Amino acid sequence: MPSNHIAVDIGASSGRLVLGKLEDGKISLEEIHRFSNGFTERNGSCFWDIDYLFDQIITGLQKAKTYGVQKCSLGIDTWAVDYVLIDKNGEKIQEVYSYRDNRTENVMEKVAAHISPEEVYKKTGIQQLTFNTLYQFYVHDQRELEKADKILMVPDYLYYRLSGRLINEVTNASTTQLLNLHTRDYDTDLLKLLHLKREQFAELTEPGEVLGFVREAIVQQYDLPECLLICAATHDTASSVLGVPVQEGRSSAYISSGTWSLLGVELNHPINNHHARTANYTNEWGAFGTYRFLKNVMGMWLIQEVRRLENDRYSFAELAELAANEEGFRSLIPCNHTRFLNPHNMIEEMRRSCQESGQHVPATIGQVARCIFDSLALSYYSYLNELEELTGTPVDVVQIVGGGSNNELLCQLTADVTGREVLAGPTESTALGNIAVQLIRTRDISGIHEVRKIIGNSFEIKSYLPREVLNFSELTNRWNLVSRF
Ligand code: LRH
Repeated sequence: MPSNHIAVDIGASSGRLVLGKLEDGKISLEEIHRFSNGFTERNGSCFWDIDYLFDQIITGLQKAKTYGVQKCSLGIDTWAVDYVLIDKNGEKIQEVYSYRDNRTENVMEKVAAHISPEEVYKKTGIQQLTFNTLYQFYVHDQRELEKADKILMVPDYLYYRLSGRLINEVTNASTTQLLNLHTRDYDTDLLKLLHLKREQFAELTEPGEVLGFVREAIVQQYDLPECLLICAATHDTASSVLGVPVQEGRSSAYISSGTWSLLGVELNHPINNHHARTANYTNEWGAFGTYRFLKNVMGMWLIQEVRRLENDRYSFAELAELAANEEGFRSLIPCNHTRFLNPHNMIEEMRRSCQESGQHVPATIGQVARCIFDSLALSYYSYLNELEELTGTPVDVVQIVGGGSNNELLCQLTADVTGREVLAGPTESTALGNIAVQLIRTRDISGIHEVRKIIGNSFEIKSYLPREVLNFSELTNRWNLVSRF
């Protein structure tokens, strides 16, 4: 079995190939290739460039060979909900839509006319997000859907291109909002509503399954290392949660902080009751029979957009520094409002929102950034309280993992506002979770608990303790008002 383990981890704004090794009871990581990602707008629609992503995987593997990797195992994870239709010859039928495309605006209401949200939640346990695959399918050109011999999620498709094997990996498949919690397969009624057939999907496949080697023709053509493909927890959030270190004896919640902030807990059973539905918490399927009971919070997308609008002239660290020098909690936005999902201009949208709610309108970039981080911290506060109520378990410590765990201002604000200790890191939780599954499959590691212990011992975790927030009750009252807008 190989001792080199490569994670292909592709998020909405960047992707990377990371080489992981387990030596002397510790995991080390080395980034071998990084590339940017993003959707582009064409004729009013938003698409990913999936061929570019495939090419980046090939480039990364070629680099791995120059690093001396002759043999490796490989796992792939990407963001969720988006899909690729392929025909009988395995050719993709259409460009891959981005979930931020506005074609699904107001579609939830249309679907609700056929099947109630209560019923869908009872079946799937998945939160209502406008961009769930269910809604994307509902508006997708019916002729194209009919032509699809197989419907693959983005990482399934990338595995297919490398190996020729057709799978629907479960952690990603659950975000379609089409999997039934009880039958643990695609839900017949929902498929019927969408005029889809079960055969158009592939076999549901669990993380850890060995998918075979990268095809010889590809290895030869591009001079790649010998790669054994292992099915990762292909939803990046599922991998990221696998990469959260164990907290023995403490009751913790995680925030996987990247383009989105995914705030929740890992459970062994779903919670799909009335309260969880009305609070819009989801039960995404995890690796090894777990569920991620969580909520999507708008996350770093807000600041990514600000940075883009400023032509990338500030780094994220500089934006955080500008924010840190501003007065706190001056202006707040209801960051989870759909108006911030893909506005024409994020900065203007934020300013409009502050104006509408009668607050100071952030003028400088520092004030805009500060407004984002303050609002995120306050939204974490209210969602953590909600999470405690829904699970009946108090949360003592908040573990922030992913790229956002580098943001010292946001970590400290989160500790201050939530009144809980924040443990930040590792930043590469997603690559680690991806590699964790490879280690469990190929090495002598018993399971998630052991691998999470190893992760905790391998990387520095930073602690932030809460400081007193002046006029806290006035602040939370203001937040409650703003978050109603
Ligand atoms: C984070 C993420 C999240 C999904 C969204 C589409 O990258 O996968 O878990 O809800 O993107």
